[in-house]
Parts: sequence; structure tokens; C-alpha cells
Amino acid sequence: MNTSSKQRLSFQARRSHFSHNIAATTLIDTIVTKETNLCVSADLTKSSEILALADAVGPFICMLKTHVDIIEDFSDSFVSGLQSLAKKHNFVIFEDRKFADIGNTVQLQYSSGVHRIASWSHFTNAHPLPGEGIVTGLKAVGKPLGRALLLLAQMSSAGSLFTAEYTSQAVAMAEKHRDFVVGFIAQKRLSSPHDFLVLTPGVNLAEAGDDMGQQYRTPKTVMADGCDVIIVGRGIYAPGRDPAVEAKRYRDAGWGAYLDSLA
Ligand code: 5BU
Repeated sequence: MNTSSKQRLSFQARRSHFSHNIAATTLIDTIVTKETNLCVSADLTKSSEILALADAVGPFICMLKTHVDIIEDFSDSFVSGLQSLAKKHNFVIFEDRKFADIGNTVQLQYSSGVHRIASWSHFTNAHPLPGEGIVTGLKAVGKPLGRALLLLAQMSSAGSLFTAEYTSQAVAMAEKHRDFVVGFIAQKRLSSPHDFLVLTPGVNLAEAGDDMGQQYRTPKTVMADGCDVIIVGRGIYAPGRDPAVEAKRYRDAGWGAYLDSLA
């Protein structure tokens, strides 16, 4: 679907493009039912803090994104707590693992170890950098479980080494594996005859960036660039903020910008 933002199709109209992947259709159904394209990035280091955040923002999100390798007290009970909240509030889980190794290694990292990511995370992501083997390795584990993969095609950080050529190679890799790769982490809709979801980090209503290279844009800007899901972390849980209030504010901004960008 090689669309500019002005030709954006609704999520409902695009659902059939993803009927081969249950994680993607579940995400789309959640977006449509709850009228939210907000993913909250829960970059906190204690299980209890993440679960409390997920419970507070749950009504306003379609997806919760984790970095489980930063959790000090990771356990199976954290995973079951997160799964219960995902059920209670109807959201999907995205472990932002950013795999970046050979197929054999990522297969083990995805299925095994302390985190056993494939057993609980509907979505995960990978760098295309090592070549196609990274996708085939992850797919062997994730596809039988109904999981989905996002390829990193662009990043929000200043000075990133992603070139236009690299981004188009990422799209080509995704096109070869549409049964498992359902979208990208990117900053805008990418040109392809096929439909892919675009999830976009680096979104904040108040700040322009941080002191370590993060660069922010507003929900309005990213939706005008054809992105589908806004990923927001510190904009929602930074000290002094009420996460439920902020999540509603970002949900309203993201969904309003989506409606404005519809054809
Ligand atoms: P923030 O607090 O909204 O800046 O958090 C952004 C999150 O998105 C954080 O978990 C990052 O690891 C993640 N991220 C990003 O910021 N930029 C990128 O290009 C990619 C991921 Br890929």
C-alpha cells in the first residue's frame, strides 16, 4: 500500500491485509474497538511499577511495550500479571527486544533464557542488519505461536546510521516474509506495494528531545507522515505526571490525528 498520508485507509479497511497473522489482526481489532492507536512504553525497572503503570494506562492503549532486560525482579509472576492486565484492559504486548544476531542465536534468545519472550509477547522486533537469517530464525519460533515481527527500518535518535538504502532493504526483507513480518518501527510510512503497520517511537507533546540523542515529534506530525501507532514513554510516566491523565491526552491526540489523516 504505497499511500501518502492523505490517502490513508482506515484500520477497518486494512484488516483483511493482515488476516494471515493473528497478532496483527488482534492489534487492529483492539485499535478499532478502543479507538486508540497509543502504545505506552513502560521503561521502568521494577515489576510492580510496570504492572501499576499498565493498570493505570490500560483503558487508553492498544499496546504495552516492554524492555524486560531492564527489570530487576523479572519473574513468571510478572509475566502472568502482565497477561492478566492485557486481558482485563484489552491490549497486546510488545517486547522491544531489538534482536540483532545470527538466526540460530536469536532463535534461542527469543524462545529460551530467563525471559522466554516468545511465550508471552505478541510482538517483538529485530534489526535487519545481520541479513535474512534473523527473520527465518525468529519466524521458526514465533510463527507457530501466532506471534508477529516488526523490522527496525528507521530510528528516532540523532545521528542514526540508517540510510535510505538500508531502509529500503528492510522493506524488501519484510516483503519476503509477510507471513511473520507485519510492519516496521519507522518514522513514516514506507513505500511498498504491500500493507505494513508502522509503529513510531520518539513521540512527545512537551519536549523536543532528551540529552542523549532522542528526538521527539508530536502525534499530529507522525500521523501526517502516515504512521499507525504512536509509542510514548516518558511523556506519560515522567515524575510528576499522572499516567492515566497523560495516556488519555496522548490517546486523544493520536486518535484525533489519525481521524484527520483519513482519506
Ligand atoms: P521515550 O521515553 O518516549 O523517549 O521512550 C521511547 C521508547 O521507544 C524507548 O523504549 C526506546 O527504547 C524506544 N525507541 C526509541 O525511542 N526510538 C527508536 O528509534 C526505537 C525505539 Br527503534
